[in-house]
Amino acid sequence: MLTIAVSKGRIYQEALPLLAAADIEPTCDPETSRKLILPTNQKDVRLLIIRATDVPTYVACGAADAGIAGKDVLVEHGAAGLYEPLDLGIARCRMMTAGKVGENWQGRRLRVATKYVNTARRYFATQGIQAEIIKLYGSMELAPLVGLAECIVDLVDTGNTLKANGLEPKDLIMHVSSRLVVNKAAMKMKHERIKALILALESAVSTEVTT
Ligand code: PRT
Ligand code: MG
Repeated sequence: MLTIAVSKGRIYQEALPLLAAADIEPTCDPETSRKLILPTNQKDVRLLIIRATDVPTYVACGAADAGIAGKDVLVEHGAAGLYEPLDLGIARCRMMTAGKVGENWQGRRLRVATKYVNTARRYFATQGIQAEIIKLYGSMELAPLVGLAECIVDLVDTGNTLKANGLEPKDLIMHVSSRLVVNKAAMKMKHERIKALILALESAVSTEVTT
């Protein structure tokens, strides 16, 4: 059995055509079914539907052999015990600092609200900026509006969410896309199966890029 962990929503939607190209097609839709384990057209392949931030945990401990996770989640988690053999090029965005439009926070002691506490702490340390990191679980955009923090660290795609809240992106922390991750023991034990999966996805990704 090959078990692949993936989150619902944008990553699942964008991963579907790549998985299909690798001849893996779920037999039901996670958006309408309540199933957390999705069977596929292949008897020996199943998908686990979990929270995006939980993918590295499932794969690192071997509860899933492989998974699809955003680089944001992998960097924040640390991703020990995982191989990251392939950039799938999907669910692209940027991790950025953001704050109120026109506000300049240089030279101030900075409060930063984010769900990416490890990544944010590391980033501000490398910038030599003293920052107090405040852990939030969502709706980061609210923090500067109500005086919880001057700065947020969040993902930006179109920038519309920031703009709708009177905020603007400031500095780029990293480019983000989703990656195939593989459990290190599974890579050895199920080498043929996983190697075939990597090659099939790799060829689907390069086709996607050129078409
Ligand atoms: O829902 P849950 O709490 O389980 O997790 P989640 O909300 O992180 O899951 P999901 O499915 O929304 O996102 C999963 C992954 O998608 C992330 O880990 C990223 O790798 C990737 N991704 C790509 C994004 C975005 N683009 C993105 N734009 N994840 C979130 N956003 C959000 C962003 O946080 C902000 O709220 O979209 C908003 C900004 O979008 P724009 O277009 O307004 O700039
Ligand atoms: Mg979400």
